[in-house]
Amino acid sequence: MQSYRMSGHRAKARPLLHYHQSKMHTPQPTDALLVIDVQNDFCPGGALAVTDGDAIIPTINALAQKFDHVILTQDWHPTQHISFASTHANTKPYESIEAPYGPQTLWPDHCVQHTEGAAFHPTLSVPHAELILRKGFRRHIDSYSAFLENDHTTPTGLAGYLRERNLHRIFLCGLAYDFCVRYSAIDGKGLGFETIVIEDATRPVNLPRSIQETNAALAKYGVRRISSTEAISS
Ligand code: VGL
Ligand code: ZN
Repeated sequence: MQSYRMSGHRAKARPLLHYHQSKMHTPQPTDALLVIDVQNDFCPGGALAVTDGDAIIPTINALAQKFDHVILTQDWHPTQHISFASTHANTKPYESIEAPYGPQTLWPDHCVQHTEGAAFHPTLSVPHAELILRKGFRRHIDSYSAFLENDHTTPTGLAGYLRERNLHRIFLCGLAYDFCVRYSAIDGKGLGFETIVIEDATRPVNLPRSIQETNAALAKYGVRRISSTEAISS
């Protein structure tokens, strides 16, 4: 920890509380930024468009510049994936089915492997991203979380990757706040990583109650929510 005396000139320039808050979140060499699913299908014009999904991309690009380590995730489904309403008889998108591993929300076909919809949004610019982690590639299990598939058991390998790289703290941004960001954050925290969501660098799908449930779940599991200015101002 830097001593207060050493940094006195900065402490004078800003309110004390703000100074300490910003310092606390300043990216460290053992931090990673996880950029969740910034793909065409989750942006306006896409198959599962999130309102203003593309509006967070300039913020994410700027945030990424502050992190030594950035990981991108990519929702990456085969055709006839279990999460597609079109795979099942008599179902519509946003309904829920009972999968062998529990309830599964159904979606429009989206992020089909190697389609334009599954590609990263063209304005996402993170040239130094170290890993692109694909998830949801098994036909019979969905994966909202970047850590564990929706059976809450099958690992994606990300926890092992982070541990082996000595990355202890993760900051999350991307799409969507109430699904893939939510479950990635809670699993990351449960697997022992200090976990922080950069809220203004996310956008929600916004199904009934999904935002309130996400806020409550993040609070319950001890995942902090901060703003991008808190993450990079220092
Ligand atoms: C997502 C629904 C289905 C997400 C992925 O990235 O939040 N949501 N697949
Ligand atoms: Zn998906």
